[in-house]
Amino acid sequence: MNAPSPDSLTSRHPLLAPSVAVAGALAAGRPLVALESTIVAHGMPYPQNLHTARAVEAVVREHGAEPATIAILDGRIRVGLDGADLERLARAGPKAIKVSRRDLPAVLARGAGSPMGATTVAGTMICAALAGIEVFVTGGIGGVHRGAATTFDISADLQELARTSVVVVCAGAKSILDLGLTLEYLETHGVPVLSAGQDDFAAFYVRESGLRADQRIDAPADLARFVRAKWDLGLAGGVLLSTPVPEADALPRALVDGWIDAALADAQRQGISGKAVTPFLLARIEQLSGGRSLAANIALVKHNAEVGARLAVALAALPPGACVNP
Ligand code: PSU
Ligand code: MN
Repeated sequence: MNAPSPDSLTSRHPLLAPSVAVAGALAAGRPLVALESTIVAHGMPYPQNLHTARAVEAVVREHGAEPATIAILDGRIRVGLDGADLERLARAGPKAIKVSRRDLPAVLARGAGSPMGATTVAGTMICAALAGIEVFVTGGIGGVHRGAATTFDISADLQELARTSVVVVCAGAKSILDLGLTLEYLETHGVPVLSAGQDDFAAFYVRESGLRADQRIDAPADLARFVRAKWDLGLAGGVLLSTPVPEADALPRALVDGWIDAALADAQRQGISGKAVTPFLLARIEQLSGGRSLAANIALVKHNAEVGARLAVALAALPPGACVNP
């Protein structure tokens, strides 16, 4: 690649700091896939988090798109991390601030003296949209927690899906959440929930949730048309695309339910609340499963990366306006 030309991107927003590769892909209209960093810092232990982050980037490249891992380093929104940045983030682990919408100012306000930030689904969607990236791949989204009627614990990821125009590719959500209420919330807020590869919304380690997505659409070109039609209609906001964990890596439902029930009981006993809930549950499930959950987690993120990259390629071939100006 030629000399760095991040000008077009920094002129989008002065706090955006794209890598050379990302700036080049954006300038050329090549497909990009955003990747989050909370999954690296708070979702998996070191060094598996680092290996997984690199492997997921490689899958995106193999399928024809440019990966753009997003994190907040030295008070800038970094879009596309080099090996050293990724290593810094992976080693920081839970010391990095978990950054959702409300936390962005805290990791940007003090410029280079700001603390390191790992962006959640909500945080990454905001940064991806600022950079002009339409597709974002993660493992699982946050949602309505079980018992939300009394705790009010509803992830800010859902509000972000309602307002920010990015496609989020995931393997559904873990049943640490109330998946039925999560889908109700998304329906209320007009967020399309699509599924590729099966009719059901996926349940992370387990393929089927027993709950149907709004639409099953398998082919990347058809998915791209759906997304473009939404945005060409002026309907701002995200699209949630779920795709199940590969069959060979799926875990038995009864086993997963056991870990989740035990993790939820531990969280309650220890009085865990607020933004600590999800990372606590993820780490506890990982311990209780003796590493089996981590293996499935890694496999499903890589699969999501393939689905997301194919969609990004299809969207790049169907520019804005394609659906209103056939
Ligand atoms: N669920 C997972 N793995 C994750 C997360 C959720 O199975 O890594 C992370 C994502 O970054 C997600 C965030 O956006 O947790 C949601 O946190 P909360 O529930 O506090 O909104
Ligand atoms: Mn919460």
